[in-house]
Amino acid sequence: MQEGTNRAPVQEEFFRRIGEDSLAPLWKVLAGLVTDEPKTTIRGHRWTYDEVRPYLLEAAELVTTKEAERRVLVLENPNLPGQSRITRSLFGGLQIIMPNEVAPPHRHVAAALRFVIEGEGAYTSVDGERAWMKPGDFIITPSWTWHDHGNHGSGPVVWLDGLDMHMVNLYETSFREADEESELHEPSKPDGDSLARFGSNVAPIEHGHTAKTSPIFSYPYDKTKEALLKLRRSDEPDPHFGFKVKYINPLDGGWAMPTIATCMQHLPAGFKTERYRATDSTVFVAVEGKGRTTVGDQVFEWGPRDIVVVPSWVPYQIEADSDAFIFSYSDRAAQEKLGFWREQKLKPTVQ
Ligand code: 1HN
Repeated sequence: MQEGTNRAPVQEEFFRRIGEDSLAPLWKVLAGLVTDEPKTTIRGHRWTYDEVRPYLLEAAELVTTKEAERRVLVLENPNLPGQSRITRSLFGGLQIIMPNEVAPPHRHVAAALRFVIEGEGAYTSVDGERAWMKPGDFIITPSWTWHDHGNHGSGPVVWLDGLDMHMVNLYETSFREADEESELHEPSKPDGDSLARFGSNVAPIEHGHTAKTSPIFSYPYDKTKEALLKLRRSDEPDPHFGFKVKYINPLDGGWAMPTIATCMQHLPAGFKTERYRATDSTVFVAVEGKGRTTVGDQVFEWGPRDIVVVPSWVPYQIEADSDAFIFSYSDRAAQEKLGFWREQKLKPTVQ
């Protein structure tokens, strides 16, 4: 057909006709399908622990762990309400368990991380081994492992749950199983078993661990913090990261989880990172210290236990007013495996 003639009515009629046969013109949607650079659908956001904690305690009054299965308040990205996403690909939520409560055993293909926010005396059990939780600990529930939680302490215990079920669901590969028989699984291994076997730069010669997730499922905060403070003693801080370590699988040196990347970083008081962006939308949790994170044109002040989410490819900077320790998680581990991940270390802006 000739350009310049009014083809619109004929085209519309064509689209309608082929639509009835489950066909569509690519040229109408191509620009949105393959963008020149990442166009994030999420928004940078901060949740202060002070605003969330009263709701968690209220939830503990309103619903039992038996009714809820897991008493979690979902951290919903404000651009994606109702979708249980903190980023496009990841779940984030805060789980509270009160003294003497248990959360019953189940397993699923989706993997979870726990980052302990408040309280002591609770455990999470992973395939028969209990990890006792302390604030700042990073704990993994690998894909398809049985897990339950309990609180033997005297106060509430709260942790951040990070899960990859949106990746699992993208591929439509979700399975789940609950143990209807028992309220909890008795431990079948001694406390500290996985750390003893794999956490000292040694591994049993025939360990038989073939899973894609680290065989260490609890990374205690005191060890991670000690490593960062040792780095600080002998190294200059990296301009874009300060002092930053990744949690690794000791068997292959890769990320501790196959889908979710986890890191801890230390920014000394007064340090401000240079502008940086990467394709992995990232969730940050302050453990200690106070400061602010600039995300594009948003500025989020944060203190201990506050959570900030930074979207894909939006430049950000983190500034610490006092010595800060910041945990983070993202889908970088999956993106790297697929060859998607990119970063850009931006030059300082001229004042
Ligand atoms: C889950 O199984 C846990 O086991 C926590 O503690 C949060 C969020 C969505 C789906 C399953 C848990 C979850 C979850």
